[in-house]
Amino acid sequence: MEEGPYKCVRDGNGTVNRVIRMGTRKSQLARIQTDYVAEKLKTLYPDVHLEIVAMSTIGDKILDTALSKIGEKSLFTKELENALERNEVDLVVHSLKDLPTTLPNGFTIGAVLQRESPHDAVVLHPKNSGLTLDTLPDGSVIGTSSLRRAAQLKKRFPHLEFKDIRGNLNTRLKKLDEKEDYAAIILAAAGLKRMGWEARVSQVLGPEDCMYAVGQGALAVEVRARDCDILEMVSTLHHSETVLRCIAERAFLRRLEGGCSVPVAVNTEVKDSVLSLTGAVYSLDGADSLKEAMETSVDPGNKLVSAADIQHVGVTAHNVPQCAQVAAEKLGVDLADLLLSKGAMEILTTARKLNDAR
Ligand code: DPM
Repeated sequence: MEEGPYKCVRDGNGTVNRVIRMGTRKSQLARIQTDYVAEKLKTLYPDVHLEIVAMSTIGDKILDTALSKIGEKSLFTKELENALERNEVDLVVHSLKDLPTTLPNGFTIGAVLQRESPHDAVVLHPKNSGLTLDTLPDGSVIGTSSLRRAAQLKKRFPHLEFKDIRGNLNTRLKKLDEKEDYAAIILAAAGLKRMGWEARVSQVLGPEDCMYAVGQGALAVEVRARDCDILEMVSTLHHSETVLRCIAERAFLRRLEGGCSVPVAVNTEVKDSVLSLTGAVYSLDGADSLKEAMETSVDPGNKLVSAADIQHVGVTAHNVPQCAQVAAEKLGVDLADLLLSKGAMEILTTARKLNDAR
């Protein structure tokens, strides 16, 4: 076994056990997510020694500015990628929705784990217990700094007002409960569940109220693209259906040249080997929007020729049928092209300009 950049531990039986260093952000959610992946790896590879390395990122340090305004593309990922590049860690666990659709050269997503609920949820100020977005009084202030959530909800619930709220999940819950600034906040159901705060969810928003962000609810493991051993090891964590849905979603967002600073939302489903994707773009107030849906077969018998590139929007998944990945990626691109032909770029460009001017 080559020594490479790894620390190796001989166990006395002639086998070499690696120390795998897992990079994570320091927030409680990031730690929980990393521990979750560590548990899975431990079960699959009992001989592997796992070490967790926690770091702060730009997204963690700048707590007073809306994400969409910081203007740094890989807010939560850059420092972690630097550590991967310098061989200080061997893999990094992320929320897939925080990973750009184009990764820097040399990196790939080696695992996309089974998705939790991808939906957004309403968390009410305790004094509003029993109410819903519909029944909250006129002028109630809802905290979210997601342009995507605000755009959809402004249109759907015109009696509500929307204000930015930043900070990690703990900070946000505190800002909600201990002050009178917000009547409710909107957060991803998946994050709340992982934190053990399901009891605070008063309402889960279905696609008719608020479609979710690309990759929301799925965990991703980022690795060095050339690190075949680690790639092979983490690939056993892939969940095929989640991989295909997220490839379609990411291809859609990439084609629209969207990042975390544009109001783009999706909804996907796999049923009887058919992958369906609904995608939409919104103006900041939600008044202008374009929404379309398309589907494709992801049956492994499908004869679509595999592209030479084995990465699909950053994801490497040798154990998921290539033809299905190709079909999923094409679905995302085709749906984006359909929206672009109807004027999606104008809506997004205007939204971006207005947001920058805020
Ligand atoms: C991205 C957005 C947000 C996060 C934008 C969006 C929410 C920002 C905000 C790209 N990343 O969703 O439209 O509300 O101000 C984030 C969360 C999770 C991953 C928290 C959340 C947990 C859920 C998951 C922040 N990133 O969305 O409530 O793993 O998908």
